[in-house]
Amino acid sequence: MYCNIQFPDRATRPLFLLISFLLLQGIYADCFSQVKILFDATKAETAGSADWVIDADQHNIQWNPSAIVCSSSACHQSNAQRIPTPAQPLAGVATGETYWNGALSFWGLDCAYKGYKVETLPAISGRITYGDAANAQDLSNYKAFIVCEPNIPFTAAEKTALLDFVNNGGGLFMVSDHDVSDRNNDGWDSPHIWNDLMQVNSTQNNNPFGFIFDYANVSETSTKVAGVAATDSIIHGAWGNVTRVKWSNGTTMTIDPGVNPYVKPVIYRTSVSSASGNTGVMVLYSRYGQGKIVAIGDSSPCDDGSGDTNDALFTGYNGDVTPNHRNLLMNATIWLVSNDKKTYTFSGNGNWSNSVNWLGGKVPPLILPAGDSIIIDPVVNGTCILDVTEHIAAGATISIATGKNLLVPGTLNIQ
Ligand SMILES: [Ca+2]
Ligand SMILES: [Ca+2]
Ligand SMILES: [Ca+2]
Ligand SMILES: [Ca+2]
Repeated sequence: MYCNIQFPDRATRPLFLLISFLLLQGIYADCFSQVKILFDATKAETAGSADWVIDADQHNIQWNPSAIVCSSSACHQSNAQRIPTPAQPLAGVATGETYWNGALSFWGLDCAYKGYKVETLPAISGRITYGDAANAQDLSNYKAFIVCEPNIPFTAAEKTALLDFVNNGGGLFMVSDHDVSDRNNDGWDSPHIWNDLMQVNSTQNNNPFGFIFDYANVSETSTKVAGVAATDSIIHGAWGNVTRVKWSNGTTMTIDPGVNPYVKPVIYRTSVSSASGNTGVMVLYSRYGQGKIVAIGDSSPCDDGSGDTNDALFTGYNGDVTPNHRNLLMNATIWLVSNDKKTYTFSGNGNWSNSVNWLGGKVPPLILPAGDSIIIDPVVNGTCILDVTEHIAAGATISIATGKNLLVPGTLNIQ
């Protein structure tokens, strides 16, 4: 369900519009939230012998180097549609992974089992945006964006969208492959594409996530799990423990905690005997702004072995070092979409946009993500003036303390 409050324009609304606590309470009682996860298919994830999609009903694409659809035999790559078919199973209902057709179907169906709604951003029509109301698949509609081995670089606008998405609370799953793995012959492979996102962007903030991918080609099984807490979300997460991974031509990462202290390696190469330090990282997670990042250096653990019959696929997801890869990817997905609940309290008097009016100077993001809450509690005889366009995502809440006032000259959207 989508709930949207649009207040009248200046000509027709009262000079002061006061919203009561009871009115807002009644609105969210009718809204519920479901975590939505978007799998990207716009960056040649099905080029060559890759089929990194959750479900494709058609196989009529050629990556040359961008996607074209044709009827000739040259166009045979998976063309994943937005909504997988047959209809997504209900939470807790297990199906065989061939219920959908794609080498990521196992991963997608495990997400469905958890109760997450999964969609694909289609190759031809999909657009990577953040805050674009004209795009039905704008990233603001999703809790996590999974990009498994991108083979086309992100445009400047797409980079800004991705960084804004994470900064505002989104979860980005970054899967890379080995150096020299350009599958659509545009001169770009996934480690270079990911580094281009992190090092050449509008924020002028090199390596905002605190790491870069190495240009390596690594095949090994490693048990070098970093020393982590017994409650670590990735190694000892909700789906099960992770004790090892197997890279089949993948790469590694180098971290820079001086740039981002949240970056946290959890699995290293076998050669890193201490399972610590800044180099030889195979799996890590990090935070940026209010959002989260997981990065792994190989796409093979994501491959469930079935999908496009033109491709040579392997059972990495649940066939190599079973059940570690499945546990790793699902633990990571669950962590990405889980809320670190944040509360923002308006405790001053005056404009919403003025940080001095917020407890601790923490102004809520313009799109309040699920799980977060805003409390409007101005000083006695004070007023909170909403002078911005604020979106309250599904699963987020806004409440007004008893007897206190929220003035809405701007726009308040509640989803
Ligand atoms: Ca393919
Ligand atoms: Ca299908
Ligand atoms: Ca490429
Ligand atoms: Ca499959």
